[in-house]
Amino acid sequence: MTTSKLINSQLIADINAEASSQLKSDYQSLGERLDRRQINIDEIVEKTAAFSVAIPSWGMGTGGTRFGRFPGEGEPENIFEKLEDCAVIQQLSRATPSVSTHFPWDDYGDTGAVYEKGESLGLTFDAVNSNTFQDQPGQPVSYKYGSLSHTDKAVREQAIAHNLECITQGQVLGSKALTVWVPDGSNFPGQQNFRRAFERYLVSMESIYAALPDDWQLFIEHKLFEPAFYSTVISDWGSNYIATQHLGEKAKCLVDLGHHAPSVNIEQIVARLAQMDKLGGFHFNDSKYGDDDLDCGSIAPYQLFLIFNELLDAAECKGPDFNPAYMMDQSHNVTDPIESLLTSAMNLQNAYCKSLLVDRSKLDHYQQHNDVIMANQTLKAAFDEDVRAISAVVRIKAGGAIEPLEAYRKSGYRADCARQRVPQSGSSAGIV
Ligand code: PSV
Ligand code: MN
Repeated sequence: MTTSKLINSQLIADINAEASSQLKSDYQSLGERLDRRQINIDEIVEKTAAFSVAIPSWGMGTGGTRFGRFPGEGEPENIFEKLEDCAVIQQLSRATPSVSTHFPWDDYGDTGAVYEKGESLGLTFDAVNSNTFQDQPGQPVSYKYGSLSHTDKAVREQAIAHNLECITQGQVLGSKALTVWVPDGSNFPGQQNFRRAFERYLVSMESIYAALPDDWQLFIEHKLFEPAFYSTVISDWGSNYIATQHLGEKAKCLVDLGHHAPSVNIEQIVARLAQMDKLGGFHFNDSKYGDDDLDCGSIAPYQLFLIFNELLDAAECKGPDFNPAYMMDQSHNVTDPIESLLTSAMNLQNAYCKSLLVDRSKLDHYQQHNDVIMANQTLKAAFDEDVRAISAVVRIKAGGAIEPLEAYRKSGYRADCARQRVPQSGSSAGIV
C-alpha cells in the first residue's frame, strides 16, 4: 500500500518564509546574549548541526499498555510505511537521518527491500534490536520462563539463533550494532538462582559476541523490572558492566533512560560508563514513575541536559573515538507518533545545544575551589538559555522546517495516510 511520500517542499518553504523574520530577531538577540558570555553563536550552530538521533521503527505506530491500545488513524502497517513516516520526521527535523529496527517485528521476508526503501528515502539504519520477549507463531520452544538465561538449553539455543539472525539481517541494512535486551528474570523469590541464571546468560552471550562482524558492536540494555517483577537478569548498569567486561571490547552498555530505579542519578551512570569506555549508546525517552516511555524531555528536561553535559565532558576528554549511539525508544499511546518523535528530536537537540554552552573551564575552576553555588550556577546558566532559535537555524540551513509541528499539521500528511492505509484492527493491549 503506497502513501503520499514526504511533505510538499513548497509548503515548508512558505511556512518558513512566514516565520523567518521572527527567527532572525530571536537569533540575533540570543547571539548578543551569548556574545556577552564570549560564546560565538555561529560556532554553536555548527556544533549543534552535528547532532542526530535514530528513530525507533517500533515507535511509529500507536503504543499501548497492558490495559489497552487506542490506535490512531492512518498508522503504518509495515516497515515500508514506517520508513515513510520516519522520512517525514527527518524531512522536517533534519536531526533524525537513521532508523533503529526490531526483529522480527520488521521482518517482511525481504530485508534487502527494506534497505532499498530506506535508501530511496535518504535514511540509514542504526542498531538492530532482537526480540526474545515474545513467542512468535510456530516457534518450537517458549520464552515464558526466559530466553538467553533459560534453564532449558533448547530455549537458549533458539534465543541465540534469533540474535545471530538479527546480525545477518542487520548486515543487509548496513547496521553496525546489535542491541540485546532480555526480559529474563523472576517474579517470585526462590524462583530463580541468581548466580546460575547470570552464568547461563553470559555463556549464551559469548556465542552472540563471537558471531559479531569485526566492525560491529554489541549493546547490552539493562532494565530494572518488567516483565519480570521480582528480579531481572540484567537489572542495572552494574550487571550490564560486568557482562560487557566479560564479553570484550565490542560489548558496551546501552542506557535506556526509563530502565532505572526512581531517583537514580542517571547522569552519573553515564559518566562512569563513559570513563570506562563502556558506554555504547542510549534509548532516550522520559518518565515520571518507571519505564513510562514518554517523549524525550517532556518530564525531566534538566536531567536530559545533565546527561548531555556528561557526554560532552567525556567527549572533550576522549576525543573523536567517543561516539555513543543516540536512539529514541518511546511509546506513543495518546499522541500522533510523528508529532511525538518530532518534538522529542527537537528536545534532545536543544538539550545537546545547551550543554555546548557550559563554560567548562569556569566550571572546572569552581569545582577545584569548592565554590558550590558558582559551580551549580555555571551549569544552570547554560540550561536556562532558550536555544530554540539555534536549532531552528540548524534545521533551516539543512532544508528542514522552522516550525516542524506546524508544517506537519498544515500538510495533512496523517489524513492522507488515513485515506490510503488500511486501518489497524482492534484495540489489543501491548507495550511497544
Ligand atoms: C524494553 O522495555 C525496551 O526498552 C527494549 O529496548 C525493547 O527492545 C523495547 O523496549 C521494545 O519495546
Ligand atoms: Mn529500550
